Amino acid sequence: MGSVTLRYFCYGCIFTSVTWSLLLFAYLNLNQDKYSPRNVPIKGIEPYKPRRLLPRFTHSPNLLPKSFQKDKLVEDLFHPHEELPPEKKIDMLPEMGMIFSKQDEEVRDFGYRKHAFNLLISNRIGNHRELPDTREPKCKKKSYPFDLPSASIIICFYNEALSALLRTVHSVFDRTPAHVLHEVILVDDDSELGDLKEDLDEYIEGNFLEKVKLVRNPKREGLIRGRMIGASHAKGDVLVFLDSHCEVNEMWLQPLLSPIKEDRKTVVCPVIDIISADTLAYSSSPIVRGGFNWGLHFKWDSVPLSELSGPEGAIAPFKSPTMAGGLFAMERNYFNELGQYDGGMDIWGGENLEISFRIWMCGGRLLIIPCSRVGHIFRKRRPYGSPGGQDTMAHNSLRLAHVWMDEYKEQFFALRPELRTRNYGDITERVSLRKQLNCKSFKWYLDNIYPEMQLTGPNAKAQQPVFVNRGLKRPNVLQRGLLRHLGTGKCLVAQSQPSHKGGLVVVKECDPVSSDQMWVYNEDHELILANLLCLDMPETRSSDPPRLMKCHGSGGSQQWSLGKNNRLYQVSIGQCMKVNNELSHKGYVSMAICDDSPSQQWRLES
Ligand code: UD2
Ligand code: MN
Repeated sequence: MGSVTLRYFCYGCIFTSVTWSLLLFAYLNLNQDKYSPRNVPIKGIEPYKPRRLLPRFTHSPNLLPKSFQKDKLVEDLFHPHEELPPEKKIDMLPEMGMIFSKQDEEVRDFGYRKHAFNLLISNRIGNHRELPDTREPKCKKKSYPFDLPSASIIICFYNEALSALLRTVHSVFDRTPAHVLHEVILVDDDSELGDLKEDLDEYIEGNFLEKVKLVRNPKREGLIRGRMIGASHAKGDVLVFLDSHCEVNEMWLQPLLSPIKEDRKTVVCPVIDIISADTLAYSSSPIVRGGFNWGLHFKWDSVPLSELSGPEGAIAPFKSPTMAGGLFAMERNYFNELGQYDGGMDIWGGENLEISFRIWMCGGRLLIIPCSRVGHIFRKRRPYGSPGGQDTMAHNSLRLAHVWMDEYKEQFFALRPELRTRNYGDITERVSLRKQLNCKSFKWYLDNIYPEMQLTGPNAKAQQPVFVNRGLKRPNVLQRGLLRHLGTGKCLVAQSQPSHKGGLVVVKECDPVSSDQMWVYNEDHELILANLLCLDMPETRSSDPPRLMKCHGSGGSQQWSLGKNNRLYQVSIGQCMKVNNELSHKGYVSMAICDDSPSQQWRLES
């Protein structure tokens, strides 16, 4: 009897001590955040307080199955690349978007929703990659002084994909000589995504030591005040601003620092190369300069030949009336003297024109440096809103029009009459800054810096360099013919008219003499029906079927791979087209994980 009591007593002891240990462990864990060194406040910025976070997709370069390289599916998918220029070959990344599992699909869909680019590919690329050197060959022969001012790189982010952010930072470390890189300052604009918190802290601590500083805004400020906060922490001679989804290219920084060393009032921009939002392929941008229209939208213009006629020709820095906004370098003290940014501007938009006008009108100059190349993911839409759904572009444009544009603000109001009476806050400080800096008139700016503006009508369209690309050259046709589905023997055609934009495609009886069934497959991997419309995948919704849309010439949703193995692979969603078995009598097609089944077999029959 006694031994039984003793046994129960012992069980009781063990139970109590285990319970207490667990409670103590939980308590310590709960408090860990409070004591963690990463939560020591940075210069007046409140420490980050954990709160409910959105689902996290931890950045994992290993997401790609180990067998990927050898995967038969992948090997067979692609057309031989022999006909493609070498620069494009480096960029053949589309196979990296292939969906292997439900989880891949989730990452892809979450990515398009939250970031408006292909997160699956971004995660799979990881922190480092080779880029095509897009500089003019002559740039490679240029040399720059060793003794250059040091740079503080400032990267502001809001809900950025961790893999894209880390690749931005790593590209800087991979391609910048240490002696000119003073520091990288990351400004978290109160992001909500889980992996931008502890995971990022840990990554920085473990990988970058003190060269990377992370500042957390306790509330969302927007990119304009965000950059000002970043700048206030900087110690380097020159501030270099980058978006949080960039990759800097070979020798990008020296050509930017060198003109600033010569003249501290010179502000410089690299050429912004294009990283595709669908495939993350890196490609060269044409040499263009910044302009704007009377709606106060930024646009790209061709460079007047007079700018390129010096002894250095196409590689010489040239003047630009405006900057795109995200990527530029400016001496730190000059940035402060010139009034930083307008702190009354919110979230996004307009600050790029404001700082451009201010630079030119107040005694500085703005150059684009063709030998400096930085890639940027251009997306088709902005994936985030502003608090309260405010149109911050309109608010910010109003402020800049009232401060800088004199009588020319009427041109803006002629296009946006509803904004005439809209409140734009207090601008007295900015107006007195303009006086104090003794800035010239907007008329002077137009006459001397952007005379072309007088000639362009009010309707000049805003655009991104992406769209400047096409039109230079039509892509070569690789193949032409009927697109036969091998499982059913039927052909892919328009459900209604091949000219119907947004119309679906189905399989029907083949008719070799009908031009309505004739597909062209070209070197840009577009599939064009009846010489009219392109086979297109609606963005983000893989559950929607493919349809016919106007060809846009920028790959992604209209980029298909017709492989040796007869699969029809859609690059932006990473899946293959099949005929729906259940509904095969109706001829419907849909997208599915690529496999070897006959329902996914197609052949373009010349
Ligand atoms: C372009 C510029 C961008 C900015 C904008 C006009 C380029 C390549 N990009 O738009 O830098 O000048 O025009 O305002 O020239 N962000 C925040 N907080 C916010 C919103 C955005 O930190 O509330 C960050 C964002 O994560 C990104 C950067 O600001 O790193 C620029 O935003 P974007 O990429 O959405 O702007 P983009 O490239 O469409
Ligand atoms: Mn951007």
